[in-house]
Amino acid sequence: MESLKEKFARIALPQADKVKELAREHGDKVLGEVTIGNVLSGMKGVVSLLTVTSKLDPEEGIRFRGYSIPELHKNLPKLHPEGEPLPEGLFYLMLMGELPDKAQVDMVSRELNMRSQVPKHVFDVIDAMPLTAKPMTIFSAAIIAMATESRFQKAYREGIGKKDIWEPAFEDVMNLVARLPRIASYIYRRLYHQNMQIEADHYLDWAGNFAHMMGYDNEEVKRLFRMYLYIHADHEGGNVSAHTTHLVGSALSNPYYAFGAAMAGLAGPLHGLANQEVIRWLQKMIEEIGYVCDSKERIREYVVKTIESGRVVPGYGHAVLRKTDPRFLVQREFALKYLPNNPLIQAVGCLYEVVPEVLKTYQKIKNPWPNVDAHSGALLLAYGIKEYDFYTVLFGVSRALGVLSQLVWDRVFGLPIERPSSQTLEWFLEQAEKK
Ligand code: CMX
Repeated sequence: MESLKEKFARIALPQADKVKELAREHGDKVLGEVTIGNVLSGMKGVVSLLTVTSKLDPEEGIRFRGYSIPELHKNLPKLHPEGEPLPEGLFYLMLMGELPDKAQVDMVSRELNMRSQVPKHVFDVIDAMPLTAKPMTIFSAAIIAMATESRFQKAYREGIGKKDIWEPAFEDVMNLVARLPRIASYIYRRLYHQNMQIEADHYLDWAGNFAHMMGYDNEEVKRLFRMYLYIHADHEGGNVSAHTTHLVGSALSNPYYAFGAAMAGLAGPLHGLANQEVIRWLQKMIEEIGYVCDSKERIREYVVKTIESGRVVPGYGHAVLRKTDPRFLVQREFALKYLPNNPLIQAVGCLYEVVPEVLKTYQKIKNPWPNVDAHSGALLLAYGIKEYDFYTVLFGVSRALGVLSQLVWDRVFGLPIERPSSQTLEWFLEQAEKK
C-alpha cells in the first residue's frame, strides 16, 4: 500500500514545476502596489506569500484547501456521525489537497501514533524549567530541544540536494505533529497536577488521546478537543505563527526551529495569548460589575474603560476578518448544544450582543466582531480546564497542523530565503514629499 509520504510525493512534486515556471515565465507580472500606509500598518493587504493550505476571506472567514468550516463539518470524517471532524483529516487535506475518507484518516492516526515517542532529554529539559515558567516558554523550549532529532538538519549536513530536501522535512513534520500532544500534556500535568503523568492510549485518535493524557476522559471533552484542534489549525500564510514558520524555515533552519520560533510568536497577546487574556479580562469584569448578563450598560462602560485606558478588548478585532469569525460561531454552536445553562457560556453570549456595538463607535477599529479567541477559554473553563496560562499551548498544538504542512510545501517548491527590503525614516519622508 502507498505510504503517506509516497502519496504526498506523487501529488506534490509535479506542483514544484508549476512554481518554477511561474517564476521563470511570469516573474515581472505586477500584483499591486505598496503604499506607505501598507508598510506602516504591518504590510496588511500586500500579497507577498505563497500558501497552499488555506485562504482567509475578510467576509466569509477561513477556507482550508477551498473548504469552509461548515463544509468541513459535513465532509471530514468523524468518529461519531453527530460528532466533530477529526483533526487528522484536516491535516491530510492540507498536506495532500484532497478530502480524505475514514480509512485515510485512520492511516494518519496510526502513523502519528507510531511516531509519538518523545526523546527522554526533551522531558529533562521540561523538568529543568521552574514551575513558575509560563507554559508557552516551556513548550517552545521543548520543541527547540527536540531539534536533536532533526532528519532535515542531518540530511543537510550530509549534503542532500535542494530537490530532495522536502523528504527529511516531511519526516520532521510528521514526528513533530505526532509528539506535540505528549509534550503539551506532560507540561500540563507537571505544572498543574503534581507531575502525575498519564500514559498515552494508542487506541485513541490524536485529539482524544491528547485530552486523555491531560486527564480528561469525558467524551464531551474529547469532542471539544477534536473541534478545537481542527478549527485553530491554519489561517493562511501572513499571521504571525504561520509567517514565522515560513520565514525561519526559509533560512533552511530545521522544522523544530521554525515551529519553536512560531510558538514564541503565538505567545503574544495580540495573537494566540488572546485566548487567555479574554478569560482574565472577563473575570476582572465580573469582579468589578458582577455577573455580566445582569447589565448591558455596565458591560458597555467596562469596554469603554478598557479602550480609554489604552488597552485592547481581547477576543475582538482582526487584521483581516471583517465579520464574526466562523471559528467563533462553531464554538458557539458547540457551547449551546452541550452547555446552554453554563453562566460563562451565557456571559460570552451577552458580550457578543454588546461589545461589537461599542467597538463600532471607534472609527479606527476596522473589525468590531469576535475572533476565535473570544470563545475558546470559556469552553475550556466550563469543562474544568481552568489553567488559563495553558490555553495558548492548545492553540499551538493545533496550529502545527497547518503551518507545518505548509513548511513541507515550501521545501517542495524550493522557495528561497525570505528577504524583504527595508528603508530608513529619511527615505520614507522623502517619498512622502514626492508628487
Ligand atoms: N480593542 C481595542 N482596540 C482595538 C481592537 C480591540 N479589540 N482591535 C483593534 N483595535 C485598535 C488597534 O489597537 C489600533 O489602534 P491604534 O491605531 O491606536 O494603534 C486600531 O484599532 C486599528 O487596528 P485594526 O487595523 O482594526 O487592527 P490590527 O490589524 O492592527 O490588529 C488585532 C488586529 C487582532 C491585533 C486587534 O484587533 C486586537 O488587538 N484585538 C484584540 C487582541 C486579540 O483578540 N487578538 C487575537 C486575534 C486572533 C489571533 O491571532 O488569535
